[in-house]
Amino acid sequence: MTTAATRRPGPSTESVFGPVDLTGLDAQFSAGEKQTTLAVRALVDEHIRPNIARWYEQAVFPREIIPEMAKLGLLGMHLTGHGCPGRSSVEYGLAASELEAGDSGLRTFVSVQGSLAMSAIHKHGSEEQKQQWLPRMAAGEAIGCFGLTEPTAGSDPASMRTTAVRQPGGDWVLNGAKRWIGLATLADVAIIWAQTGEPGDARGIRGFVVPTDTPGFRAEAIPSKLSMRASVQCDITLADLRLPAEAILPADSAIGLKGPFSCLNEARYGIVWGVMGAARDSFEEVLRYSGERLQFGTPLSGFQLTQAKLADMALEINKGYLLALQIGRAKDAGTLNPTMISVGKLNNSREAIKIAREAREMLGGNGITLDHSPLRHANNLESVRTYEGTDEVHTLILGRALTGIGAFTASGK
Ligand code: TGC
Repeated sequence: MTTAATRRPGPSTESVFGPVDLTGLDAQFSAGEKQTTLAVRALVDEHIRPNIARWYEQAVFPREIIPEMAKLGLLGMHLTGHGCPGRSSVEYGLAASELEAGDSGLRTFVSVQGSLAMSAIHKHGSEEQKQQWLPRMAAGEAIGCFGLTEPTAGSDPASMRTTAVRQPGGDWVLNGAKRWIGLATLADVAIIWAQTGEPGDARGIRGFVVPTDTPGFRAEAIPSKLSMRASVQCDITLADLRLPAEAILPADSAIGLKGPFSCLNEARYGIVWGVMGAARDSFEEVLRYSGERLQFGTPLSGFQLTQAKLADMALEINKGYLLALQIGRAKDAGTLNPTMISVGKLNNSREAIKIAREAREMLGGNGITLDHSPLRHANNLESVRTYEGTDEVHTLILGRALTGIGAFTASGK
């Protein structure tokens, strides 16, 4: 058995990807991409790591971190124009990965703000809506949320019950409820998706830009979460909420469910990268621990069973990053399609949660406290593998791509 004295050093820990990099990941990225990664890592090291256990325990979203994120250009990072940073999709992915190495809840903030709320306005909004909201949102001066999911409509948003009814004179009146909406209690603006036609008519679904101080808007944080505790998820109620005609997202691209789905593509893309950060952090934590923890006079990392687990984790993390990179380069080249995003979201979320759970197990009893990150990551990843399309939804998207047959419903849609 190898002992501490005979242990061979692993690959250089000075690389961007650190000891897990068994496949030359570092060499796949430009100097600028690595610089972005290290800048976000420095933010995580300075502002998130020292505080995350407390925020998680006390269920606090640290609002004070928003200006720091804005300063680094993380809000609407891969959007261009109207004050947005205009960075590449790969850079955005690397940033998501670093943030989620800190905590999924903090990455989720950046994702809801940039990939969902800002991208809805950026993709589908009028010039006035863009000018009114995007510069302030990129600067962190205005917070956005994205209201699609409802108490009875999660995987099947076409069944939403929230309605928007056109009034004589052109105003819209919205009624309904949204659930699991990130940041709604903090938000200045909500993108609300509502049915303007007959119930179940997917093409009747439209998006509205709703200032949250509009009478009839109410948001309430969902209490007692065992996941994403350093983040806020909310119920929203809309009671006779009246909006002017120009509050609708006017672009043709926002007619029907493809409007919100095109934003979900952005958020799902960030998850492909983000979850690998949580997996990598879990791996690094347990690699360090198993090198220091002696049992039977030997570091845990000297046991074959431990090495097998570490090797399996490292394989999946390397494969996960390579998949994210393939998807990211395709996105930057304009060749990405939603099926590819489903491949990444399904695979990387599924592997990340396995890695975080395995890492917790390897930490033994010590792994159940907030002194170590893996169980916190695993609990967070319960949410991540559920939101933006569950494992089942993405499996069936791939099944449809492979067979040409939709199997989302018993009737074969
Ligand atoms: P179908 O109803 O037939 O299609 C409707 C229209 O949408 C188009 N489409 C897409 N467009 C762009 N990107 C995609 N990924 C798209 N997927 C579908 C489709 O072409 C069609 O267009 P058109 O022009 O014909 O009207 O839908 P489908 O059969 O394609 O999809 C079924 C299914 C189950 C895959 C879909 O409904 C689905 O993805 N469901 C999961 C929804 C989901 O992810 N919900 C969770 C959202 S997370 C959330 O709301 C919380 S926000 C996060 C936070 O606040 O923290």
